[in-house]
Amino acid sequence: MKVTALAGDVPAALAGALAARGVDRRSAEALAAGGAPVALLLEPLDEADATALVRGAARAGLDCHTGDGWAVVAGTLARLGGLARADASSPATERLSLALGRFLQDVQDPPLVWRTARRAISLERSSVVGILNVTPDSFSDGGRHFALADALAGARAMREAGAAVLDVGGESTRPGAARPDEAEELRRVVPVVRALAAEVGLPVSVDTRRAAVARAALEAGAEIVNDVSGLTADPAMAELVRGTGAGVVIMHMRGEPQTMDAAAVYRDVAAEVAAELAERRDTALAAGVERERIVLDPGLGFAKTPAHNLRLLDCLGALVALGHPVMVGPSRKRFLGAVTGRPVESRDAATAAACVAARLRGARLFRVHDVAAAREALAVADAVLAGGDDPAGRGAGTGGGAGG
Ligand code: PMM
Repeated sequence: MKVTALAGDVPAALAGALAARGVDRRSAEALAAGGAPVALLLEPLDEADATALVRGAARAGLDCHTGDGWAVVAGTLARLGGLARADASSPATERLSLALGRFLQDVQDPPLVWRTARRAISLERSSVVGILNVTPDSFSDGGRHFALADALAGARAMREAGAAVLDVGGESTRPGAARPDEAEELRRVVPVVRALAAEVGLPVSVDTRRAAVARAALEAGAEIVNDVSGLTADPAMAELVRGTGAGVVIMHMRGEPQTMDAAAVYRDVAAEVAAELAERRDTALAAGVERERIVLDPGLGFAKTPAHNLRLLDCLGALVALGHPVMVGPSRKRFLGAVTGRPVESRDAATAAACVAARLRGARLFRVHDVAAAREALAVADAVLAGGDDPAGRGAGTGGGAGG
């Protein structure tokens, strides 16, 4: 007898092995999806919950570790489904079924479109979001007209390079950066948004924490709000997003950009970021924002050390499991300098590599300065994940011969 390991964390590997041995494709895929490994942390738990969980997990064939007020359950999705469907013989079992049922719904049905105020953006393949910062330090000291012409030229170049979205920001959120007042932020952002929306044809997002700036940008043609405070900085933001039907990026941060470095203290960064993002997402849903408009972002570099950013990239699955498309913004950030030793102006290869790492862990949207480099790297990641079935329909398999 020969023992051959399949690529255990890739459903396509199990489906392929079954299909090659005569199992029909549909059943093979269903079996493979059920075989995907999961590990869930449940907390807080009371005595009754913990007892119900330990019993149910043993019956369902899941591993279960418990401690003071918490439990970790591990096994396959199919077995977890069995635990979620357990008969409600006690209120504790019912609570458990409800919580697991919600998790399973989110994780098994990942959205592949992002609805904005003006369209639905397909996320079948990786989508690159081009960064257009209209801050004085990114656009040299010329007047407004120069800045506008520069922004338009930059945006057209990003469109040619394959950007799916343009993200316009008028506030530098680097650690310790001074904040422009609202009038200044409006002056920087609105004319650029208006010109891009009219002349470039790509969806425009506005990177702001102020509802008044977001409103003016949406009126000028933007269709997405990218809020690094995760809708917490301005109490009017969630209602604005709901009322306009804008797409929204809820990013994770702690504190303010000016003070956030002091808040970079975690015991378990991925679980804590996922839990805090889930809370902000729930607040948005409670305010009436529709689920399919929401994208989540771990906020690389925002109240995180280089080690936190790297761990978050590796554990991005914790965010993906929340059931929303995930965006990452590693572009040229300090943690890439820490890994490569490169200064900020030569971190685009490192950025593309970080995008690929995030793609392999389930991210769908990538906010970068160098669109072409990220696009090319992500085209390869997409093709690998599609296993030869090119989602862009470009026919990755047309090349032949030793070099193809
Ligand atoms: N990073 C910056 C600004 N805005 N928005 C999202 N959604 N995600 C990010 O990671 C993010 C962001 C800071 O980077 P920059 O100064 O290079 O724009």
